[in-house]
Amino acid sequence: MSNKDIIGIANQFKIQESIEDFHTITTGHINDSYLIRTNGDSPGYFLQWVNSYIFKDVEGLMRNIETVTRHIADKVNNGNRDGFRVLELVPSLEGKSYYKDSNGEFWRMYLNIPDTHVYDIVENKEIAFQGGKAFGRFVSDLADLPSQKLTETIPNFHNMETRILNFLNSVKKDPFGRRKEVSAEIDFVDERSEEMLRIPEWIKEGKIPMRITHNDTKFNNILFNEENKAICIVDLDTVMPGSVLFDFGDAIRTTANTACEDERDLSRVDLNLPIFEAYAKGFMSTTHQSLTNEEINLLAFSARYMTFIIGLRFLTDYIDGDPYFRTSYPTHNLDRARVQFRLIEAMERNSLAMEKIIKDACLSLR
Ligand code: GN1
Ligand code: MG
Repeated sequence: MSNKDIIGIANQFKIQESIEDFHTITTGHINDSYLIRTNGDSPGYFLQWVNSYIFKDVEGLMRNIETVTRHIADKVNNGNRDGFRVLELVPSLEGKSYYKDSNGEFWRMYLNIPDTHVYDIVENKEIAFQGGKAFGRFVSDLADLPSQKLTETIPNFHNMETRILNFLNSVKKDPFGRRKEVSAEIDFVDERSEEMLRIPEWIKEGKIPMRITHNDTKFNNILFNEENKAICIVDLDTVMPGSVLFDFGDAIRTTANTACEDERDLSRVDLNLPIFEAYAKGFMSTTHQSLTNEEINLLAFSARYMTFIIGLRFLTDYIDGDPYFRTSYPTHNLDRARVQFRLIEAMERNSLAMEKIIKDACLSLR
């Protein structure tokens, strides 16, 4: 896309000011994002190309986002939420929540939320607590929204059964001849697959309730303001029916890892237990009233579950020749998978301590 094209697309949305320039945001692995700057003192706009290779029903996805942001906005505006914000869509010139260009590609725009920052690595317990509280409140705010109102933007997104089947299929096909490089990782998956199937089994049997969850709770999907308060949850593409275990587990995968998701020096990857504790306390402070005993009992394990499922997805994508996650170099997905697996080993070593932290946090709240 040329610069002129991006500005042309941004002009398909109802913005008051004239556009000065834009810059590309490089963090996500799926969509393309641009910060659009305008003249005057407007905070600017956040323009995104939505990846319709991955999101097959972008119109349904955008309806979800409209429903969810409206629902949370009502609560934020009616309550005293000191500074908490919800993403605000900017309508297209046609009054839709997205713009479809002449190539059939989908675009959307949000108001930019200025003077905020995110954390890729979390070293401060207060920040972790704040983040846990914010993601917990997100689930609580959506608890009274009937889940039939949302479509599943990616079916079976966190279903381990399906992910394992896809993985085995890729290993069998081995379309890029990469299997021989990943035999240690294949063994790693094999040794743990069975225990990982407990969560999907319990979901199937109705022992774990479906709620509306975020489903992509990387810690850097929380915006912090200048006083380091968590003020907004972003990246709403996968908000759909799911388990609270998905949201808790995926957040721990990123919050309590001492290294980045794609760290190449595996000796830097470890579980930061005090950060795990702080996040868990924050998350439980805003969710404990609605959590069932089965959910609480599986919270600590959910961190392993989600780290495993995402590691498995990175590994599968590597074997398949990287069609899904954006990569910056040839073994990027393999490195990401290895980080996840190293983190799982650290979680396994700490599993009793993690269980105890959840139990104690629960006792202190009830
Ligand atoms: C993707 O949108 P982004 O890049 O934050 C992915 C998540 C993974 C994550 C790993 C729709 O998220 O499930 O956990 O990468 N999103 C989708 O970093 O597949
Ligand atoms: Mg995402």
